[in-house]
Amino acid sequence: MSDTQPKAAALTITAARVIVTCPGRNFVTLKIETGTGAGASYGLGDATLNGRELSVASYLTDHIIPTLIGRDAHQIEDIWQYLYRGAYWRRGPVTMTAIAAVDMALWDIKAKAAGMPLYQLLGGACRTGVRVYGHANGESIEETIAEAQRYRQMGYTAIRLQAGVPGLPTTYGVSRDKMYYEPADGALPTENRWSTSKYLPSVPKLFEAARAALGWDVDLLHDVHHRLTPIEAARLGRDLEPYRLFWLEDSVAAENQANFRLIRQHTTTPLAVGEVFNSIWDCKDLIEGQLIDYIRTTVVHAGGITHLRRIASLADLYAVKTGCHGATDLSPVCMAAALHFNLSIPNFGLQEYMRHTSETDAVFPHAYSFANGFLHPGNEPGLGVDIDEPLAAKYPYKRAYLPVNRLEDGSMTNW
Ligand code: EZ4
Ligand code: CO
Repeated sequence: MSDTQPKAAALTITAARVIVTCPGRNFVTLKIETGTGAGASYGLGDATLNGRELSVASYLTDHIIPTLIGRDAHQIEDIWQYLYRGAYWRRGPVTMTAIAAVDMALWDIKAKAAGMPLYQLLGGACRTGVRVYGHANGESIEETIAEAQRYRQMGYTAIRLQAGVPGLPTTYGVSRDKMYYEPADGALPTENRWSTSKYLPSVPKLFEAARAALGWDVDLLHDVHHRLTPIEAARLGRDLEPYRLFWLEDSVAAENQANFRLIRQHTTTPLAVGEVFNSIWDCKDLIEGQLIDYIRTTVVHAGGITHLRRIASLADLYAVKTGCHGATDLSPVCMAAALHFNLSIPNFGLQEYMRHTSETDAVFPHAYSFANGFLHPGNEPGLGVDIDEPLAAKYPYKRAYLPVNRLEDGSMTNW
């Protein structure tokens, strides 16, 4: 840049710190401060990685924050590249969650400086609201359907169904707390049991009963949570075709993206994957090969808004839509960021929405709201989420792990 060009006013980063709080579950939040006196501002970023919270807190505090002080908060892309390329060690959930937190906070700051809700800066709203799906679950098919009916009454037009598997004491997605499913349940990992042969026949029965009870004017989804082999997933997809699922999620683990080629060859059930992905490289082959229909990468675990926009743009070329992860372990800061992002991109698909507890909502006052099956981020400048720090301080960190999973013969398998 030549010296003769006028320089835009910088927003100098003066401080940054990590806030860890446990209002029912652990959340890690990055707060970045800019300017001084009357010109002071701040932004928030979610840095929560379920069961590994303190690793991200350390990555931020010990390695990232010292490099941020004095930088211009307006230079979001340059800071992203600095943290990604500059670290030499790239990718991975801890790194990418930390980068995401910085990125979210910087977008929050920029949008506050512009006096606009973030979606305006991202190009403006492409739709009137963000359609979401809720989670209906129960020990039995009947209980799950009764829950789904409750979600219908609340206005949801898309519902994920998870039911207990006969012969297994517990399974993923089924909980006592109906509105806030929380899988991180122990100070040491709980050991669960898994049997694919017990699970596989139970799912088509659930969806057959659900269609009979709920009709066809509602979108239904199911999460396999990485538990099948490709050929088992192919068979499940085929068995579910009569019930027209909106998507079948994480039917196999996807370190090997080619797994999905086999599933795709056998079924027209739409496929979703990606909540554990942390970069565009994890989904490049899936997208370019048109092996999936929905990409579930989300703001907090995939490098922030800056990186998620890149993933969504690639996906759009191949008619793949977004379906951002939105479980309770993603804080209201991430939920807000996802809503601004969802509102602004052309290829939005559907947003997961597990509600937070009232304790969490009180720690993170927010402008987003739910009505008639849709969320809207609201029109506050920035992300529209704050953190009540004195209240957050009343909930100290509590170690909590996600469960692990074993087959009935004791072998470790995917949870
Ligand atoms: O297991 O967020 O679709 N939602 C999910 C979640 C994940 C948790 C892991 O932290 O799969 O329930
Ligand atoms: Co999932």
